[in-house]
Amino acid sequence: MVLEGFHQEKDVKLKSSPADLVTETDQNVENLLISSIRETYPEHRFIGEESVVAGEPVVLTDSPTWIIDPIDGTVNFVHRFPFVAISIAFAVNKQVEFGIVYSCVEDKMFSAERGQGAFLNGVPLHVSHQKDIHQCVVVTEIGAERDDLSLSTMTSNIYKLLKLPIHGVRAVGTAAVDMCLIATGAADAYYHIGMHCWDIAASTLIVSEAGGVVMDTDGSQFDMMSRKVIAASSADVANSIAKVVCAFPCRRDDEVGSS
Ligand code: LIP
Repeated sequence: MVLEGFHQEKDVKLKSSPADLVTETDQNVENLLISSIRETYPEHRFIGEESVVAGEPVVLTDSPTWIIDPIDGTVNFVHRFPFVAISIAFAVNKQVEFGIVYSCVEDKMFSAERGQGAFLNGVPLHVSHQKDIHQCVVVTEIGAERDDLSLSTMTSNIYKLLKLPIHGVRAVGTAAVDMCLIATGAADAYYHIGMHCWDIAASTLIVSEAGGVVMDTDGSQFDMMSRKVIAASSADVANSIAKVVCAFPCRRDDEVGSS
């Protein structure tokens, strides 16, 4: 369904900003996933990107909950930039137990189950274990924000990291695939302010199960609803990034009325 839509002309609508897009395919994929899962598990709860946009609250309880981004990288999808992913995480007692990120155009299935390791198309994944920030390629995103404070904070963060110096900065356009690249060792760290829980719920487990470190951008414990994350090859690299980057104000995903 995603690949069919990828190659077709699209009816694009705007959400929170001129760069925050949605298509019928996003909504159709989310509806298909939720209805299919609900047939087997009618008592389970769901947090889906487009359901939240339609007004459903973001409430993560101890109940079994599926956290779904039907198309992560919707701007890429609209432009046929070949990195779009379906991200599905399953949480119990507010802890992600397994997650998958399917990079559709690449046909890459990233997966992890708590305590069982992380895999790409069934092959085990390991982070780079790089500890020296100066030897790192760092992945981040310029998200949908277009206000001066967010943009100046994001560009200042990139400038400060490059001046450390580091080897480079990359952006793929989908938080889920960005983080899976850390799990593969192809990049050494990812940080982002402004993404949502559904973008990264699955990939945070994939990074952890590949031996990586996940924390808040201020160095504190990761909080899936905070919209701030660092995922890295090692604690040394994660802390080096936390010392440099600043966050801009973001309403939590679970803040009442945040959708
Ligand atoms: C996207 C994220 C990406 C970010 C975009 C957008 P979506 O998610 O994966 O990292 O830069 O602003 O939030 O909206 O395509 O599911």
